[in-house]
Amino acid sequence: MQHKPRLISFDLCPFVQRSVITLLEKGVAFERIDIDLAKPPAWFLDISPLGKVPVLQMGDSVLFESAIINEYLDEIHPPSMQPSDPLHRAINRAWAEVASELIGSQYHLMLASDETDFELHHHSIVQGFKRLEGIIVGPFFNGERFQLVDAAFAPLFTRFQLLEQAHPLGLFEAHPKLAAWSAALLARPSVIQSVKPTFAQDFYRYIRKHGGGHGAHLFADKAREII
Ligand SMILES: N[C@@H](CCC(=O)N[C@@H](CS)C(=O)NCC(=O)O)C(=O)O
Repeated sequence: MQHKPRLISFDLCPFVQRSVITLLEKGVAFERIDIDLAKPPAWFLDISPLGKVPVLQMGDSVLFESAIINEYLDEIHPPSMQPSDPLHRAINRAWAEVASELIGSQYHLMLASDETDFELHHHSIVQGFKRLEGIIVGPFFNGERFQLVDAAFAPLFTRFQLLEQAHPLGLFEAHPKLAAWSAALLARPSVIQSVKPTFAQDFYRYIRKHGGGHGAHLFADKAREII
């Protein structure tokens, strides 16, 4: 008997969220196993070559790296969520890499130890947003259809929405196309359902616990008034 694929996850991980969005978009039934990344269980370290989530386990086969997991899911569950033209598809993949970089900058921004650190990461996010503003077709990255590249970026906006609520970052005012794209992604049922109902509280709590000072003060302390 074919078992449901198991997605090994950490509840706040943006890379896991990408794969959850894709599974939901494809209507694939799956089992989600959340692990504590601070104390990863031995069975996880045994199957995960990089020690990172997400990992998609299908019987004895193990797949890792969110972009690879998503492309595999896309291949076996048509219709495709990628452009049919190879160059366009490759460009989308390249932009999914930009999304990963931005997710990294966002992480460092929210946990920034001081103002200099904060400004550094804020600057790299603004640079990324400027470039994106010039290439988004709208309402989604490639136009009318929600595709894998949208799933790659959506977790960034789930988190920016919460960060902006706690402390305005001025990222969207100067980028109207990006703001509209973010709104379209955040309204997408798969994106809404890709995080737990307690995500906002859990996210702010994480910043409070792990923040290096400045980020924790800006986001988590102010968030106390919101949640
Ligand atoms: N490039 C990977 C990144 C995955 C990643 O960094 N996951 C983090 C959690 S959000 C992780 O597992 N970190 C554990 C570690 O680095 O030890 C992907 O796209 O799947």
